[in-house]
Amino acid sequence: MGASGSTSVLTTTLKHCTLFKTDRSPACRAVMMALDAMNLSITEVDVNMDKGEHRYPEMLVMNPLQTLPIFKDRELVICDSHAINTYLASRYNETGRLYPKDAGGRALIEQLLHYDSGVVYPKYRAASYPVLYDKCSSVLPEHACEVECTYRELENMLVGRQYLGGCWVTLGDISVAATVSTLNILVPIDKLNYPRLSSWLHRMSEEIFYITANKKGLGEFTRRIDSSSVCDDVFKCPRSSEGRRARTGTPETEFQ
Ligand SMILES: N[C@@H](CCC(=O)N[C@@H](CS)C(=O)NCC(=O)O)C(=O)O
Repeated sequence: MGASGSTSVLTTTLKHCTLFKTDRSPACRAVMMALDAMNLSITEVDVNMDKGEHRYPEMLVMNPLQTLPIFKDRELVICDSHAINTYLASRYNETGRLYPKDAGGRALIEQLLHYDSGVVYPKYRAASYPVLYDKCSSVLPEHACEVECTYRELENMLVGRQYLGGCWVTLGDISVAATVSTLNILVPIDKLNYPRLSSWLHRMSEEIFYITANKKGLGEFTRRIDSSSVCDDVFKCPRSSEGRRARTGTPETEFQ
């Protein structure tokens, strides 16, 4: 069992919630990992970004920024993975383990979420978009250098701690792991230079939620980067988080 306690057997189905996502996106995978870590099942709709489906009018009404993920809970629409995850944890997760209930504890996790959103993610975007969209064959040296700076910061942040938030996995680790595991494909993390970061990512990669929600998308991202062409792994949607996890025999409760 991983540190997050993600093997708990009870899955809560939220029939009124939908996630629009694409597996190759780290931001989408951060939400999928949080869902799995909290044993929440919602409707998941795959959106093919390579076909521009995220720019369809019905999507723009929900998110004028033309990005994924998009999350809907009845009339509420949230379009940022960090905000989606803190909402899900506050609204539907009782434990307070991934996202503490006290103000100080929350602030420390939010600090990590802002770090991912404001520092790490923009470097992912700068490094990957020329390869994804401009037919650049590799990451430009200046972008690789910026990524290495982030690896160094994370290495320093992990001094004396197993996880970025302390002793166990939190939403902060989940968001950063989604982004850094993707960066690791573009600019491999050197174990000798970054031993703590490399061990942390290895620990994260052993979590059940990482296996069920991050691995497949990382593979898609890698193939997309390698071929620099449209990945034709055709999506069938909608489907449920539960179906994606493909776990059988887990009793479900419905959240009103
Ligand atoms: N801060 C946002 C970032 C969302 C974002 O930039 N998503 C990317 C995919 S990883 C996207 O939709 N990019 C638009 C595109 O590639 O055209 C979040 O965390 O949800």
